[in-house]
Amino acid sequence: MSDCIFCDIVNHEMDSDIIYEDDKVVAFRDVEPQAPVHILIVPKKHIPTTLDLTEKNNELIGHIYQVAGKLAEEEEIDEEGFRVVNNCNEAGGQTVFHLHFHLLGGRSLQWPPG
Ligand code: IU
Repeated sequence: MSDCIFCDIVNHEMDSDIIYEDDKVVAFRDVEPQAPVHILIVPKKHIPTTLDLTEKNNELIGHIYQVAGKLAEEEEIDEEGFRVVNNCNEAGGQTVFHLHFHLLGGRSLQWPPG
């Protein structure tokens, strides 16, 4: 176990409902789902926030969005529509400081978000 819960999930040291994994990312169902489909897509590498990304991570971010689209298709929320969200720092709603992207769908999502 480490001091980062998402590192523990990535390393299979913490129970989670993992639905996708490759060499760069892990995707698992959020424990407190805010929509019928609520999946977190998490890079295996520990990057605390969006502000820590560099040009070296460009391929990773593109990959994350491709995985989001693939999972949206698998979860059958692609045609009705879905949202990919990254929260950054406290006012942005970030509570876990290991970069992650929420894939939300299965209901009509409101705008602007709260
Ligand atoms: P946030 O963007 O940092 O607020 O998102 C963190 C999410 O991680 C949030 O939706 C939690 O419900 C979710 N989560 C989880 O799925 N499993 C955990 O063990 C923990 C948080 I801690």
